[in-house]
Amino acid sequence: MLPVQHPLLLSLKNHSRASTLLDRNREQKRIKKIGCLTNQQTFLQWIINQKIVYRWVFFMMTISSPALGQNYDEQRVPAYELPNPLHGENEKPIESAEAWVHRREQIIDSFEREMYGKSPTQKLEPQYEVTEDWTPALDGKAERKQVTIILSRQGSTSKIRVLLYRPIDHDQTVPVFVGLNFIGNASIHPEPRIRIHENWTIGSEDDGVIDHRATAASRGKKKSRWPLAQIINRGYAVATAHCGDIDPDFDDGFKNGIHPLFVDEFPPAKTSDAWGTIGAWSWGLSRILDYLEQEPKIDHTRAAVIGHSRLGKTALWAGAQDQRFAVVISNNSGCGGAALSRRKFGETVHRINTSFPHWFCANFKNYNQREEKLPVDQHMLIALIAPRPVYVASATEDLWADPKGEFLSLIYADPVYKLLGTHGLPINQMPAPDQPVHGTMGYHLRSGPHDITLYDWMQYLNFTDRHFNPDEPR
Ligand code: GTR
Repeated sequence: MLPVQHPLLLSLKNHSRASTLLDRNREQKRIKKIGCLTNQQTFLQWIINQKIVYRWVFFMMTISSPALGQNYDEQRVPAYELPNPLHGENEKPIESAEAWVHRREQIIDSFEREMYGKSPTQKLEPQYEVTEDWTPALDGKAERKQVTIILSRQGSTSKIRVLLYRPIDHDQTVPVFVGLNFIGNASIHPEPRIRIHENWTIGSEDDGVIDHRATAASRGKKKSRWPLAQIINRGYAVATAHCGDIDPDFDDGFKNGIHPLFVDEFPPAKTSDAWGTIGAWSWGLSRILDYLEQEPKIDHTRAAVIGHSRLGKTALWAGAQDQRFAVVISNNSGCGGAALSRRKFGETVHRINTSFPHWFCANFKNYNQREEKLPVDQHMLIALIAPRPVYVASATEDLWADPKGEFLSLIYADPVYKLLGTHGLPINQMPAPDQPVHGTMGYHLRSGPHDITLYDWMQYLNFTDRHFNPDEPR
């Protein structure tokens, strides 16, 4: 076990109250929007139409009620001991890069078996259907391409529709950010030629999503999360797809999305260590990278996998498994992502398995309120990415995601980064808000709520420049 360092780090305690109030204010706004009962409706119809049950469940999930057992108080974080990534049970300590290779496999096995579930071993022969070839976009500054990855097996077919942008004036291949989006490709920019998906999606009416289908009103609704102009201006491409193309984000016993293609390997509900939705999304990111390997205008050797929140958890697990991702970026990924589970701060294992029973494999539920029994913790997920550059970002008001627990994962993965000959993380204290720190590992704590913003992207661009273009003056 790894001795846990003592509270050396900046206390986030003072943010707790602010965040609680913020959650409550948001909830009040939501309640205002619910509207009034009309005479034509029965009370039951009204309840169903107004999605009161949904809103109430969401409210209960996110508020910081002590009755739900969510802790936002640093003083109430239990004492805990972390498993040591460099010392397996009953084994010799790992002291060389060669010995790490075996230990790394053990850690991957533990994450697969106990948490994210195993991904399929079968290789597919994808077909790539180009629905729009490189076309001038973004006022002539970029070119855009849309391609569908068609995957078939066992009589089932799944389609991952990838949207690509790259700078138009680059003769050479360019590095790329690869990440999934929440409600469809059309949401990342209002350009009218981006195809709207017809498949199931999360998202509210405010997002232009009606009955779980994205409508024309969804165009550009999430554009603040994808600052394409700035990314393109810095010489990078973007490749994105809707996470729901790979697996719709609801619990259906793993029957829809990509799952039917592998029903022989993972019969629904029979395998306690079969991939959950986060595992499926991560696998999908690797299929996008397969496509990029044969796309002549993109440099697949300089691919940074990125994701926000649940998709940040996904980016980390994809980057941990698939070493072709040269850089891995987690934005506000929290529980099941960068945050240490044993701290039980904000969202806990029990909470996440209850709210989202489909995200992880069935075995993960064995650790509800028993985090200390996990053979791994999230610092080991970060360690699996070593020696490749990894970036973790938190936000001051996002206590649900436990910023301190996210930072500590980097601290406790650092010995692996150092063993593998990198400089790891250049600090051992949590930096003040808006003071990014960039080494082989990067971290920042942005002021503000749970989100991915232009500020976050600017730090990621600086970080990837440092690793992808080390010779350029800065
Ligand atoms: C929350 C969930 C978090 C995070 C977030 C998101 O409801 O509790 O783990 O993933 O959703 O994806 O926005």
